[in-house]
Order: sequence, then C-alpha cells, then structure tokens
Amino acid sequence: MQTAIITGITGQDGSYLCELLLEKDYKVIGMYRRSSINNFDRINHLLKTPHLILEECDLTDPSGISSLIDKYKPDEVYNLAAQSHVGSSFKNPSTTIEIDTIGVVNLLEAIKNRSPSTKFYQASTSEMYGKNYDTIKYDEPYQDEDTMFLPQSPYGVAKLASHRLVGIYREAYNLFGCCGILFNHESSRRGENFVTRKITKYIGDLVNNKTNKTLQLGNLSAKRDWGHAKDYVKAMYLMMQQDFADDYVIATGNTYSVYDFLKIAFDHVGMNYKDHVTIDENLYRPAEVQYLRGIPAKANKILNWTPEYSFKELVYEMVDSDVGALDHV
Ligand code: NAP
Ligand code: F7E
Repeated sequence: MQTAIITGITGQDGSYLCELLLEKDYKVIGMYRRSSINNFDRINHLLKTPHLILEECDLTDPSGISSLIDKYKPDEVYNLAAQSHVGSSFKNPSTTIEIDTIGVVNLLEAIKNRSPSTKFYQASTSEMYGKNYDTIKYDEPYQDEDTMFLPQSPYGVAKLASHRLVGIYREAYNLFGCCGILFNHESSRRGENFVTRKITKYIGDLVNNKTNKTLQLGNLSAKRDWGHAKDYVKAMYLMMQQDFADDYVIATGNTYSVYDFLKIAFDHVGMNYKDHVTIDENLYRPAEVQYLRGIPAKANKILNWTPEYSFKELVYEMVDSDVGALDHV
C-alpha cells in the first residue's frame, strides 16, 4: 500500500485529492493545523475511512514537519497547504512568505534529511506569471512553461520562491520534486472569499431569500482561466507517477472575465447581475493580475491529461450547489 501525506487536507484541493488517493487504495496522512473550531467540513464524509489518518502539524514548524516525515517516511508528499488568498497576501505579506516559502523549505529539508526517496509535489500557481504573458506560439496571449514569471503580489513572490527551491532541490540533491503550475480551479468546495464562490454563494442566498443586500465586488474586468478542482487533482497525481520529476502547466486554455462569470451564473437562475452587484473600490487589489490563459500542451502530451469540465458546467454546478439543487458534489 502506498502512503501519501497531504498538507492542507482541510482545503478545497486537499479534500478532492484525499478522495482520489483513497479510491486508489493509498494510506493517506492528512496534515491539518490547530483551529479554535472544527473545520473538517470538506472531509467529514471521509473521516471514518480506515486508511485516512489525521495529524496535527503547522507547516511553519520545522521540528513538527521533520517528525512527521520521519514517522511515516511516505512514498509521496503533496504540499497543498498555503495562505492561498492573493488579496490577503497584501495585508499579511510576512505570514504569507512564512507559510508559502519557509513552510516549503521545512518540507524539502525534512525529506532530504529523513526520507530522500519520498516524491514531493508543490502547489505552484499561475499567479507567478503576474502581468507577463507570451504571444509567440498562439493567436491569443497565453502562458506556458516557457513564459517568464513576473509576480504581482506577495503571494506570487512567495510561491515563485518555493517553485524555484523545488527545482534547486531536484537538481542539487536529486530529490523527486515536481511543481504543478495550476491556473484557477474552483468547485462547490471553494473558499467563500474567492470571487467565483462569493458570487455563487450570494446567488444561493438571494434565491433562498436569505439576503436583501447587494453583492459587493472589486475588479470585474480581470480575466482568469477557470477549471474544476476535481480535474486538477488528477493532474497532481499523474505528475507524481512519472519516472522523472518535472513542472507542468495545468489549465483549460480558455479565459473569461469576472463579468463573464457573473453573467453566466445569474442567467442560470433567470436574473440579471446588474440588478444585484455594486462595486466597492476597497476590493480592488494594490496590484492586479489582469490576464491569465494557460496552455496545458505539455500535460496533454506527457501526462495524457485533459480537463473534463467546461466553464459553463463548472459555473452551473457551483450555482446549483449553493442554491441547494444539489445535495453534495
Ligand atoms: P485552500 O482551500 O485555501 O486550502 C489551503 C489549506 O492550507 C487549508 O487546509 C489550510 O488550513 C492549510 N494551511 C494554511 N496555512 C497552514 C499552515 N501554516 N500549516 C498547515 N496548514 C495550513 O486552498 P486550495 O484552493 O485548496 O489550494 C491548494 C493549494 O494550491 C494552495 O497551496 C494554493 O496556494 C495552491 N493553488 C490553488 C489554486 C486554486 O485556484 N485553487 C491555483 C493554484 C495554486 P485551514 O483550513 O486551517 O485554513
Ligand atoms: O480573484 C477579482 C480579483 O481571489 C480572481 C487563488 O486560488 O487563483 C486564486 O487567486 C479575480 C481577481 O482568485 C473580487 O481582483 C473582483 O482579479 O478569486 P480570486 P485569484 O486572485 O486569481 C490563483 C491561481 C491562486 O493560486 C490563488 O491561491 O477576481 N475580484 N472582485 C475579486 N476577488 C475576490 N476574491 N473578491 C472580490 O470581491
């Protein structure tokens, strides 16, 4: 039986990856940090599974991380834990760097010193591209593995440092370390302060007469390449099954604005977003990433990975779930 540690087990991706690995007969060690209130909502349905073990540990604690790696000497570690909110990273830059960069150093050092044959997955991000895109190979602007990084947020900088650290440990110490450069991916389990879920949660409240307020949003013209988290955790798994560690862009190749998301989501319940949305200047970020469109050609070819969900299917599923038309997704 393969053993995998997932950090960030209580998060969106942690919950879907945990389901996938349990289906594949892994023993899963789910790492979570202490919280004043139970926050296992996304994995509640998995807690009675015999092959899931939960371990409390904070990514910023080097001794705790080292003991965890030593205890299980896992076949695979998926590092999904992070301060993952770009807007928050402007308000908490030091904490973001502490978790998203130093936390990764803690894991890499522990693996190097305690369990060097462990395979390591790092959750890198399209946010590392920042305001940069290419126009050389395709008609529309895009980002792929050859595009230069130019992050626009403390989060992007912290993730870029980790991304490069994984490359260095791969080259210098021969560790199996791969990075998934994942573009935005959403689901009904998405955190409520990311824009997609903020919109669908509001629609759910509106339809169920739980709110009479307007929906306050920031920059609606930003464009994102939005996929479904269920598709994206499959790509993480596939990267770890390769003979050689490498970095891969995981994206759909399509880009939509926040306006597009709003329109499709409100249309789905027969409403017009213009009647319900107000702009709050305070929700604009000090620096913005305006355009993201990832080309997953390398993942298509080497991992045989393609996303199954279309953009509309993703939006409809999120809206239906928040409206209450779906029991559990
Ligand atoms: P998420 O829902 O925000 O989950 C983050 C997880 O990290 C939570 O379980 C959180 O625990 C945990 N965490 C935060 N700080 C920690 C610490 N100091 N020690 C231990 N655990 C800690 O994020 P996600 O959407 O699942 O994303 C997973 C990973 O992919 C993240 O690294 C994110 O930066 C990256 N990523 C996400 C996307 C996307 O579009 N979703 C795209 C590219 C990359 P609590 O529950 O206690 O807060
Ligand atoms: O913002 C705009 C906002 O916070 C998307 C994380 O998973 O993906 C995510 O980061 C866009 C931005 O995601 C609001 O300004 C407008 O342009 O949903 P978001 P993000 O910043 O793209 C990357 C790939 C990650 O790695 C991150 O971990 O929407 N926007 N109005 C708003 N955004 C939010 N959150 N709230 C608003 O009210």
